[in-house]
Amino acid sequence: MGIEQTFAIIKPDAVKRGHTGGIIAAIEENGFTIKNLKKVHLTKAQAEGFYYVHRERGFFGELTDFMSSGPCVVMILEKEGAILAWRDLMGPTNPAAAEAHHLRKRFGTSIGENATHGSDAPETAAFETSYFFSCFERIA
Ligand code: 3AN
Repeated sequence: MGIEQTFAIIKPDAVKRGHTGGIIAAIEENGFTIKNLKKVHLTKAQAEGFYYVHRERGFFGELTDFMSSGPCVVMILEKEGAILAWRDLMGPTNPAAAEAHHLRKRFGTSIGENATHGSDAPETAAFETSYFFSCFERIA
């Protein structure tokens, strides 16, 4: 597996609770290069567009309300096998099922407010990155 990029979010719960620095420190300690980063406050419609694959799920309204409830930090992370490596560092969707070193255990509080997001495949990483970053910002 070669050098790869993935897309990551520090979600509104973690930003609100002052965990941006702690999460960024963990990202760097685990060998990721932050290729780009910015703070954005999504509208409800923008959150719905980002999570459109989940539009039929029962939690879609709750998820998009939450993701538009405050600013979040969006990032492009680079590392060997970055997609899996970032999901391994986050841990499972539900913080209750995560282990002590997982970011979602350290910084998340519930299955909805789970502090971080990461793309689950190369195709979603490409879509999600381009949702927030232009081609110029992607090679910065
Ligand atoms: P992951 O982000 O771990 O890939 P997905 O893709 O199953 O998880 O779900 C997308 C997001 O939707 C999750 N990050 C989580 O915040 C939220 N979510 C998933 N299941 C629920 C649920 N039962 N109730 C509320 N939010 C949920």
